[in-house]
Amino acid sequence: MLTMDDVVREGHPSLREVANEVAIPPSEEELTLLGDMLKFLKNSQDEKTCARYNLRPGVGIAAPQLGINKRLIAVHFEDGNGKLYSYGLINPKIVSHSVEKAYLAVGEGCLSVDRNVEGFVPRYARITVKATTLEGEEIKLRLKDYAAIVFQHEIDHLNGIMFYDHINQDNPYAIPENSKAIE
Ligand code: LHY
Ligand code: NI
Repeated sequence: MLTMDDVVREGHPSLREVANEVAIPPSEEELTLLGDMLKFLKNSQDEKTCARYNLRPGVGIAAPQLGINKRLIAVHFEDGNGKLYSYGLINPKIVSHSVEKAYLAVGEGCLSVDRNVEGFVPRYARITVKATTLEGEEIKLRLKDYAAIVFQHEIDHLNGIMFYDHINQDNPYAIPENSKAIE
């Protein structure tokens, strides 16, 4: 199983590279990795497993965070309405987005960043994502608010972008233009 020992941290070059597209159909090895990434998130949210293996609870993870330069992400979380988003995704792509932005009122963190970084991270409030699922289906997801933010954080990792790249340098708590706060 994957643990925090497998997660690379700031300074590792794979966090700053543009990851490669995965050929469809993916290999068995790629599918196993993606399944393991989803399992890692579930384990990290399970109180006992989390404590036993010293995991940091996470809602999303991208392959470059494991030092693997492939366009694979996993997400596992519920939105504010209790709707579950649990996916292993291959080659996820934002095909459209709102003009309106959104930011988490508490800011963002990252499994690859072992420090608190203060400030608001402007994201699109709504996005549409196309991807191939772990089950081999092509899907189109319409996401908003918290769900949209998590997906953007993970897809950024596929492009070598860290959450703090988006924070206003002069005033980290400047309210992004045309944005709403997500509590
Ligand atoms: N995981 C973060 C996590 O805590 C993702 C995240 C997304 C945090 C949005 C906060 C806001 O699960 C990762 O860093 N994955 O890349
Ligand atoms: Ni991250």
